[in-house]
Formats: sequence, C-alpha cells, structure tokens
Amino acid sequence: MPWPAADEAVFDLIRQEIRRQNTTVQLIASENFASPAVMAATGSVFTNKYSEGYPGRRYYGGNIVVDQIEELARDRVCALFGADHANVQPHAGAIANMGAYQALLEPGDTVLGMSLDHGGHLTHGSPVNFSGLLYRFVSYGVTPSDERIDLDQLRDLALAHRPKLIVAGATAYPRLIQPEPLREIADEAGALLMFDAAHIAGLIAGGVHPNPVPFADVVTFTTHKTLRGPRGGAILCRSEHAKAIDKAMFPGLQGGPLDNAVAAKAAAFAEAATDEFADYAARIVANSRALAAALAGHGFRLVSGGTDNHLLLLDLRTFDPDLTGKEAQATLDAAGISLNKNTVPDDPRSPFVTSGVRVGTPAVTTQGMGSDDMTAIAELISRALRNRSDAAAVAAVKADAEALCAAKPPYPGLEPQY
Ligand code: DSN
Repeated sequence: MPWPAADEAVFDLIRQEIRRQNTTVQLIASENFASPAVMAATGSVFTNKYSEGYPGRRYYGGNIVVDQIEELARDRVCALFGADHANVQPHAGAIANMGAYQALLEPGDTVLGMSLDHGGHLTHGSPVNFSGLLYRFVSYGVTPSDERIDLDQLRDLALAHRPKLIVAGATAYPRLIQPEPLREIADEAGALLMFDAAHIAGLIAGGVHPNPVPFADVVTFTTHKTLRGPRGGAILCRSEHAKAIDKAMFPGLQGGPLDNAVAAKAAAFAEAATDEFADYAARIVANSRALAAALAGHGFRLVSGGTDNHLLLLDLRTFDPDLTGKEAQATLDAAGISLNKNTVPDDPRSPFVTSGVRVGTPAVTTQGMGSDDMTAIAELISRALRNRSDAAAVAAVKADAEALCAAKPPYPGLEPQY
C-alpha cells in the first residue's frame, strides 16, 4: 500500500519524548508509564472504527469485534472492582465526572465537593469549570490543624444544604479517604455519593486503599494514573444508575468512543488484577513514604505531616520562604525532574504561583526504583532548589538525575513504531 513516508517532524519529536521519559525523573503524581501491551493496543487498528452506541446497539455496522473488546473491558473492570455496571467510553476523567453529574443531577442542583485549593479537582465545583457553572457546588475542605478532610464540616454542610450529591475524591490529597463515613453522611443528608477515584484507582485495584464501590452510587476514575492504563476515563455504578449513566455518556456527552483506548483499557484492567500489580501498588506507597521522610530531612514541610498514598504535597515555605511552586517547578525541569506546582491548603499565593509542589511516585515505581532511589531523588531536589541561581549546579543535578534513570530506564531501546 502506498502509505506516506514517516513524517520526520512528528517522529523526531516522538524520539525526543522517549528520550525525555527515559532520562529524566517523572514525579507528576497523575502520570505513569504504560506497559507495551497497553501502548500496542492504543496504537492498534481499533483507532479506525466508529461505534456510537453500546455493544449490540450500535449506530454503525462492522462492530462485531469492537463489541467484544468493549464487553471484555466492561467485564474485566467490573470484576476488578466488584461493580454492578461499567461504562468504559469516557475519553477522560473530566468527561466521566460530567457523565455522572448529567446522569444524577439537574442543572442548579446542590452538590458538595472538595475545594480545589484543599486538594479537590476542577470538576468538583470550581467556578471556572462546567461543574461550578452548571450546578450549585458547596465546598468542603481539610481541618487546619491536621490538614485531613474535615468530616465534621462535611456533615454540617450536608445537613445544612441537603445536597443531591456528595462528591468524594481528590487530586492533591496525600491521605487515605475512607468511603464508609462518607456513605453514612450521605445517607443522613439524603444525598447520593459519588467517589472520584482517578488518582487512587490503582491503589484500590492493588488492595492498598479501601474500595469505594460497595459504598458509592457511582465511582469515576481515569485509567492512566496509578492504574497504569491508557489515557481515558471510566465509570462504575450500581445497577439502578446504569441506564442513566450510559445515556449520559452517549448520546448525552460523547459521540463515538475511542475504541483503541477501550482496547487498551481492557489490557490494563487485566494487568491490574495480577499479584504483580498488587505488589506494585504497595511499592508505590512505600516509595511515597520513603520520599516524604527524605524530603522532610531536607527541611521541607509535608502537608498533613506525611502520606498514605502515591503523592506528597510539599510546602516550600519552611525550606525557603521566597521559593514559589512556580519557580521550583521551572528549576526542577531544568534539573531533569518533572513535577507540578500546587497550592497548599489556604495558600496565600495564586494557583499560578503557589507555595507548594505535588510529588508522586507511580512512574518511578513502575521503572523499578526503590527507597534508596527515593533518598537520592530527595537530595537532587534539595540541591537543585538550594542552588537555583547557579546554572552549573542545576546542570550537575540534571547529570545526576540522568545517571539515576540510566540504571532503570522505563523504555530501554524503545523506538517509535512505523
Ligand atoms: N490532571 C490531573 C492531575 O494532575 O491530578 C487532574 O486533572
């Protein structure tokens, strides 16, 4: 077949990105390294297919095989989390949340969600997001003294506002979220409960965090964070919400699903059901704790005093009151360490500047790093930030980061497939 020649502009950039991922330290808490099977499925011929609708009820022909891959993905994820029903079509976590809201709420309904600057997510009611524009969100947060979710405040707000839905889950919260007390509060207030498990889906699948499925009406998550699948989202729900969830995703919000992503989700759900994955999930948390302890030793304050999951939130002000999250992120980028600036609870600085950074261990754990590597990474972070005005010192940290990664590159020898 006379296919065009490989586009060098694109493939050169793919090679550069492979090199970047192989040679720099990836600490963005929402990122991971997908397996070769997941990447092969993502790059498969399923990318060519249109399949609006659901298995057995499609608006296009030629879906005999696609129906089987979507059924496989649904069956596997239901078995993985013990769910009644799954929708594996959301293109992203934000769309999964949008689908859950559309299924359960009417515009203007009251909803309780964790505030963004205390660790929540844009889709949990931020005024600049569709969630805050369409629904009446009331925010709960963390207790100032221990920086853990303030269940008393949550209960008081639930009883005062009588929300139709309580949204649990976070994107920058380093502690375990127990679903049972949230269910009790939802029942007391007559609310539905949605758990956004985007960040911790892999920790739940691996058995190191409690499973919210038995307690929540709906559980949403992304498939590419701790779960280590392709980019995308998924929704689990009780049988009574199945029809509304499916209708909200299609035809409510999306057209055709990305069948290549659905195939890759099926591959990832099988990987996440293995003993090896359970061991991986435990090592993510062990690494997070080791990194937290090492960073505390360098003078950083840990929001909430530590971590129970895959991430830690560093308050930079004890390390250096003049250092912002924005500057720390830029310095560490130059030093071969990727992470993101993040507000700390009640941050006096804006979300674009911030007083903190978020640090995550899913990716470095995938590439086989352990507690000694966490000690080394903490030293690199500290050294780069202390010497941030000295370009040669930052370049020296970058060389050390590259040497650390060279011992355990995530994708040794990988070349773009064409
Ligand atoms: N981008 C995700 C994260 O980093 O937590 C949230 O959308």
